[in-house]
Amino acid sequence: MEGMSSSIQCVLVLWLLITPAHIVRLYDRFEALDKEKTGHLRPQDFGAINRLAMNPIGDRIIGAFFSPGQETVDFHSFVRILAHFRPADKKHPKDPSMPEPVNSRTSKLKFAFQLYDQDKDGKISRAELLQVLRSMLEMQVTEEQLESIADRTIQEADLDKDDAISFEEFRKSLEKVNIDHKMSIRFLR
Ligand SMILES: [Ca+2]
Ligand SMILES: [Ca+2]
Repeated sequence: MEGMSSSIQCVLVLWLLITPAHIVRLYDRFEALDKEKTGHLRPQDFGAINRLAMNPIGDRIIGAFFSPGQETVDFHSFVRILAHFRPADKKHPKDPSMPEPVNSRTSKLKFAFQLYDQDKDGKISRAELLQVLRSMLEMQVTEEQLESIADRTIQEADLDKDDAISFEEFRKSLEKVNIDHKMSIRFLR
């Protein structure tokens, strides 16, 4: 049934498709990007990666590497963010006493969620969804089409009818999507 594949799934898949290759590139290039050899990167250092600068949601991906109020990221934090993109470990079942690993399905979804939830209020509003859609689908669709995609996406995902998508609703609407496969990249090459 075609309706099962909701707009939010398409949106998520869209950015996942364009993201991992950029992330690998970043990993390879931390040192090269760190021109002044300070061990820290600033947002403008990321801008040196042309393809990331051209990525419609490049700014958001770059922003995800920086904690609020922080102007630089060191290698340790950089690698910790990248760890979201490692495949989940299927051989070792999860120990409930341990904190959620950063590459678990939930952590991956949270990472994706925060790229939408720019004001960090725990909800994706219609305006926030529209911003992402607009930057990703720019030129290809009209403003009316964008708005109708945003409305449909919210209608499909919004279970408590507050016109916004909470993390729980986001998670539910993506239940059938193989996030681990889509959001994982191999570091060993
Ligand atoms: Ca929000
Ligand atoms: Ca809701």
